[in-house]
Amino acid sequence: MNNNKNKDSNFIVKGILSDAERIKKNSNYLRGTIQKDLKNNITNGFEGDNFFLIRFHGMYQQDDRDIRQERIYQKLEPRYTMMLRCRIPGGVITTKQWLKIDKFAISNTFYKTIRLTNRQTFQLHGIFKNKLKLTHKMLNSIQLDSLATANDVNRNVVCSSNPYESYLHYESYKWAKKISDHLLPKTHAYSEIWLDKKKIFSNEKEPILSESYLPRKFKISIVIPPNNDVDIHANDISLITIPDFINKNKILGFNILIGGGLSIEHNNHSTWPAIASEIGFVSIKKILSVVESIVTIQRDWGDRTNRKNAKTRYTIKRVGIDNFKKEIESRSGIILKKNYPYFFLERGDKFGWVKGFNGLWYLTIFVPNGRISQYNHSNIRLGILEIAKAHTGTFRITSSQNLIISGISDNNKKKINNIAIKYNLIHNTSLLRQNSMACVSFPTCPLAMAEAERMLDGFIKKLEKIFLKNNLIDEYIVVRITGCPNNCARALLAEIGLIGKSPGKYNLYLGGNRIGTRIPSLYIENCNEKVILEKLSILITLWSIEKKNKEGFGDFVIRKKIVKEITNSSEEFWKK
Ligand code: SRM
Ligand code: SF4
Repeated sequence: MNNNKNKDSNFIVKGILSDAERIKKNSNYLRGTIQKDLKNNITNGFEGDNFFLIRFHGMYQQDDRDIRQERIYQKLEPRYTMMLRCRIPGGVITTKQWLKIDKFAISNTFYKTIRLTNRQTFQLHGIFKNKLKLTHKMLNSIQLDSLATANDVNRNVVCSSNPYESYLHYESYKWAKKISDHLLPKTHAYSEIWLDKKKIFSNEKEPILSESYLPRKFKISIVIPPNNDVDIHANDISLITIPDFINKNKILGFNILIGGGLSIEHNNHSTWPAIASEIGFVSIKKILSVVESIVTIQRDWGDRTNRKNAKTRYTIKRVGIDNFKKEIESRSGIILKKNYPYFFLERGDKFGWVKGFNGLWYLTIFVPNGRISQYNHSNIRLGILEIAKAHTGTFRITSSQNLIISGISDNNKKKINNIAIKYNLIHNTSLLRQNSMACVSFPTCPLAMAEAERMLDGFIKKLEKIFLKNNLIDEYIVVRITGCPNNCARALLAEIGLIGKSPGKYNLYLGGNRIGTRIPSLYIENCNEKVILEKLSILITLWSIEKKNKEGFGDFVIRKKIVKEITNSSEEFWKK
């Protein structure tokens, strides 16, 4: 493989590099002066470039926005704490690890929560600077870390958590781990700074990522059709698992899609969300080379002058998908074959008990907003804790912020079921709520423009009333609320998507489909919850009367031309 091909090609963006590029390049492989900063007790925050660099180590500096104004008024420093995001490719974690994380979250973090994310990992919010090393050492003691879960690297690799296809899941999950390991930064900075390991500078190199790392964040997913439970189109690379024709429990290879992504900026027409493009099939043995080539092309051709247009979808738009594909083949030395047919029937998690092909049992638990807290919904935390003590197997965090208790033997099923019933963990919510999602937003997210996680429950309750009125109790709509246009809750793949604009105000998008393969369109702009619910009530009533068979709400609003259908988002997304 030649990963340096075309380095001087016309496709490299020329111009003044963004400041982030200076920080990365001068960071001495992500060290910066973090170690020195850790000794500074005068502030609870990090200084200058370190604020940006700690993200490569999986942490974000935040302050509590609910009390920000009050602290300014009192002339106090904002109450800085860190959010830490762990790395768990495919979301699989042992119950032993869980018990340790729960204990740590309750005794050492300000908010006393574990937050399951929609990329199959967890975040701890509210870690004071002087507890950071303790946190990393705790993770290390249970073979976990937070390296490369943020910033300009490949993030946590997600993988279908679908328990039905137990053998295929195991195979796909193995590849999620392999890909994650292959693309990890090679710098020793993480272990030196956080684990007090000896300094090793000799021969330090980043052969895949380079000393300037990637131009922007990079995301990979592996999916097992027919359930698009990972939301493939939010990813720079998506791999569609194609089973072997003879032994259906083994993987033949993957169809490859590139250039998905959802973040936009309000009214900035140079940004747009994108459905990923299919570029071909590759057999399982060659997948690492192809993935590595895609990453290095994006490394070399991605726009390092403008972070708003730095992701793979913008590179593809600029150079053309055919040139991108040619370069993959040239760097990897592998000719991509024609895609194998596949289809999606559904998205999201299936709650309750199922038996896998491996004969073991799986219990999927609904966790509202993925938030496991000592305070709110504490029965969920206590229930999960008791299950973790009774079950020696694993948990799987899903891409919809839920939890699967996996691999339960016939003998242990009754015991786990009794605990789940005791804590009301089964059948505890409506289909509508199960298919809804919100991002974290206030109070911890510095980029939040409007409420999301704290708004979802009340909003769904009001929608449930509209559903009840229209006899739609067995129905659902994929509803997502995201606190700003960065789109962490993937609202731009929802049937109903709310995107925060300012406190209490949202843009309402309609017309994504249930399987997550269509971008919705703007329906109304800058409205409060009351107006949004009034509009939705009219449309939902219309849908209940006029929908054809099992027609989803998103398909209905497109068929009735209530919003336009988006087929080519880079051209059509902003058109009125
Ligand atoms: Fe996100 C930034 C939370 C999934 C697009 N995201 C953030 C930050 C770190 C805010 C910040 O930069 O300071 C948020 C932390 C809030 C907090 O207090 O915890 C945040 N993002 C999340 C999570 C926790 C949302 C959730 O409720 O689950 C998800 C963590 C995933 C993980 O474990 O890695 C999360 N973020 C996503 C997704 C969905 C996905 O990946 O499937 C997206 C859209 C898909 C995409 O990338 O196109 C997403 N987050 C962003 C962006 C926009 C990036 C861009 O392309 O422009 C930002 C802002 C940025 O990077 O500059 C962002
Ligand atoms: Fe924060 Fe915006 Fe992401 Fe929500 S969508 S977590 S508000 S960055």
